[in-house]
Amino acid sequence: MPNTILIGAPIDSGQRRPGCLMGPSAYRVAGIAQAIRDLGHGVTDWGDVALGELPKGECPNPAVHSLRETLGWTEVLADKTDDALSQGGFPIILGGDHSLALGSVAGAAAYAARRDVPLFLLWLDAHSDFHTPMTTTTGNLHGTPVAYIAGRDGFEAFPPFPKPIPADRICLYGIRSVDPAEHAALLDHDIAINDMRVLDEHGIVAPLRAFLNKVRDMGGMLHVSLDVDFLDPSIAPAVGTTVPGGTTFREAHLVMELLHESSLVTSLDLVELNPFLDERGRTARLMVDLVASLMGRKVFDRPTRSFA
Ligand code: EXY
Ligand code: MN
Ligand code: MN
Ligand code: MN
Repeated sequence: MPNTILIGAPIDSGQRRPGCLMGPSAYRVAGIAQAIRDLGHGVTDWGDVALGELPKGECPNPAVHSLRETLGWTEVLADKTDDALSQGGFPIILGGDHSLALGSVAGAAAYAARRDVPLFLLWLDAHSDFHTPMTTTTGNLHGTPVAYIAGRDGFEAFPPFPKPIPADRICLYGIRSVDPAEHAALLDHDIAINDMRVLDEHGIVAPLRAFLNKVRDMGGMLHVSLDVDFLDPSIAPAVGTTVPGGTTFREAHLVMELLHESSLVTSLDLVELNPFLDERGRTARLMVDLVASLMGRKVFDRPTRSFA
C-alpha cells in the first residue's frame, strides 16, 4: 500500500453555509492519521492547502457566487493531488465542500493522462452534482464537479479539464436528489446512475462489483469521492444538504470493505463535513471509521479472501 498523504482543503466557497472549512481539523481531531497508521500504513500530513492570489474569472450566470475562490482552489488542489500521486502516494483530500473535487479529480486526471492509464470515478453522494455554472440555479458550485469531470460545456472560466472522464467510466452511487436540469443532461450521458431505487432493488454490492470489475479489466485508476450526505442523516447529521433515505451504517462500511478488497482505489476525497452541525463529533468519527474500512480494518481477518 502506498504512503497515505493527507491534504487539508478548508473550503467553504462552493456553497453558502459556513462550517465546512473546519472539516480538515475535525478529521485530525477524530484521529484519521492514527487510524490509518494502526492498519500498518505510512501517513504524511501535508497540512492545509492555502489559497494564493485569486485567478481572474467571470461567469455570465449571475447566480454563481465565489467563482474566483473556487477557481483558486481548483488550481491549487489539482496541483497538490497530482504531486501526491507523482510521489507514489495515496492522496486523501480532507474537505471542505464538494467543489474541491473540481481540483482533486483534475489532478488525478492529469497524472493518469501522463501515464496513459484510464481514470474511473466513483461518486458516493445523495446528489448527482451534474450542474454546470450555466445551469445552476442556487449558484453553489459544489453542485457542478461531475459535469466538469465529464467534459460538459459551461466551464469556460475554469482551466480545461485535463482529460475528461468518459461517461461510461463514471459511477454515481446513492443518488436521491437530482435537479431538473441535471436530470435532462444525465439522460444524454451514459453515466451509471445507481440511485437509491436501484440499490434498494439490487442491493448495495452487485452494482459496485460490476463497476469495479470494469476498472480492473481496463487496468484503471479509481478516484473515490465520498460526500457525507451519501450516508443517512440519522447516522451522519453534520452536513448542510441532508437528504433522507441514505445508506445505512453497515451498507456504507460494506462499500468501503469491497473497495479495500478490490485494491483499485488510488485517490479519495472526504467532502461536505460541516463540524458546526455535528453531534459530539459522531459524523467525523464515522467518516474516519469508513476510511479505516477502506484501508483494511476488519472485524475478523480471514487468511484469504479473493475479490471475484
Ligand atoms: N443540486 C443542488 C444545487 O445545485 O444546489 C444541491 C447540490 C448539493 C451538492 C452537494 C454536495 O453534494
Ligand atoms: Mn506540482
Ligand atoms: Mn456532492
Ligand atoms: Mn451531496
